[in-house]
Formats: sequence, structure tokens, C-alpha cells
Amino acid sequence: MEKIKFLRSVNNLYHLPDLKLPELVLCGRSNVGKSSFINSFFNRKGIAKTSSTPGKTRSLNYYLVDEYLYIIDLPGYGYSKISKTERNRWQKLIENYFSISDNIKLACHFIDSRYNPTSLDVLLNNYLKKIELNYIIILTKVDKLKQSELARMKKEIIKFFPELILGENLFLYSSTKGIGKKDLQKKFNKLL
Ligand SMILES: Nc1nc2c(ncn2[C@@H]2O[C@H](COP(=O)(O)OP(=O)(O)OP(=O)(O)O)[C@@H](O)[C@H]2O)c(=O)[nH]1
Ligand SMILES: [Mg+2]
Repeated sequence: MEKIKFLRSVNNLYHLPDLKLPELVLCGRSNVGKSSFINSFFNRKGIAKTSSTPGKTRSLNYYLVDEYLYIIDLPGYGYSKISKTERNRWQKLIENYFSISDNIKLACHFIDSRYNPTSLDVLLNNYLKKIELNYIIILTKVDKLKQSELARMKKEIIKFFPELILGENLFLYSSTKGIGKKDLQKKFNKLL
């Protein structure tokens, strides 16, 4: 995967792209670094909008990769400062997207490596299993952890999700340091 371009922001499912292509979807809590992942993975500073304040991504953002694959950056969950109406709208949009799209090859579930998974992370994981989607968990911001903290987190995450195996369906990542990029490139190449 090399070239990426922004395709469109989708706020309602009538506006999904007509052309069907395999999809890689980025999901997880607000502020964990989903949009930053796109910028760092493709060395394209600013192609995805990021913010230190949670709730930056507010629609389904479609990117076209190498003319044959969509990457979809979803709004994050667990952000308390948005209105209930807006939160319900996002939830509907995301749920409907998952139920409509029959071309998702992989869901990347992002979790901040500094914190244990939340109840919403557990819900998402259960949901991905229930709908039988291929998924991986990406622990983000590992540049912020000491080696000992990282070792603890690797053990901790497996208590929550026992199916995880490092390098197979669990990956460590840092957008600022480029850690984990090679491993993920390999994983994506194998799969797509
Ligand atoms: N140190 C460090 N900071 C990061 C990393 N990834 C993201 N950040 C920072 O975390 C904040 C949130 O990043 P975003 O990429 O906007 O997070 P998001 O998951 O897209 O958030 P929503 O759009 O609200 O769902 C920004 O301030 C980023 O600079 C990382 O690997 N290391
Ligand atoms: Mg975002």
C-alpha cells in the first residue's frame, strides 16, 4: 500500500461510493490515534485531520489506496462531550455501515496502549466477533510507554481478549516514531 487519496466524507449511507472495493475500516475510541495512523502510515501529514481534543472525526471518511482499496476512518466512541443526539447519529451511522457493507476485509480496532480497554472496547470486540469480521487490535502511542509498562500492557490486553497473538492479530504502533509500521504492512499485504 503506497498511494492514498481522500475520497469523501459520508454522513449518510446514501452517499457511499458506488464503486465496490475491498475495505479496511479503522475503529475505536475517540483520540486513540486512528486518523494519525493514516497520516503516519502513508507519510502524508495532514491528509487525515487529527486533534488533541477527542471527537475530531465526525463522519465516515473514505480514502482510496492504490486505486483498489478503501480505508475508512470512523468517528471514535466514548467521547462524553458531544450531545446525545449527535452520539446516537454516529452510532446509527456506524452500525448501519457495518450491516450494509459486505466488502470489509479487515477491521482495525485501535486501543491506546496507556489505558486498559473500556467497556465500549469490549462491546466493539464482541460485535466484530458476532458479525464474523476479520479484525486486529492495534495498541497505539507506544512511544509514550516505558518498556516495562509496555510489557505489562501486552499481558493485560490478553486478559481482556485471549484470542490475541502478537504479530498475528495484535500490533504495537506509534505514529510519531513509526514503530510497528513494517509489521502492519506485512499483515495488510498478506490479507489484501
Ligand atoms: N505520542 C503520540 N501521540 C499520538 C499518536 N497517535 C496519535 N497521537 C495524538 O493523539 C491525538 C488524537 O489523535 P487522532 O488521530 O486525532 O485520534 P482519533 O482516534 O482519530 O480521534 P477521533 O477522530 O476523535 O475519533 C492527537 O493529538 C495526536 O497527535 C502516537 O502514536 N504517539
Ligand atoms: Mg479521527
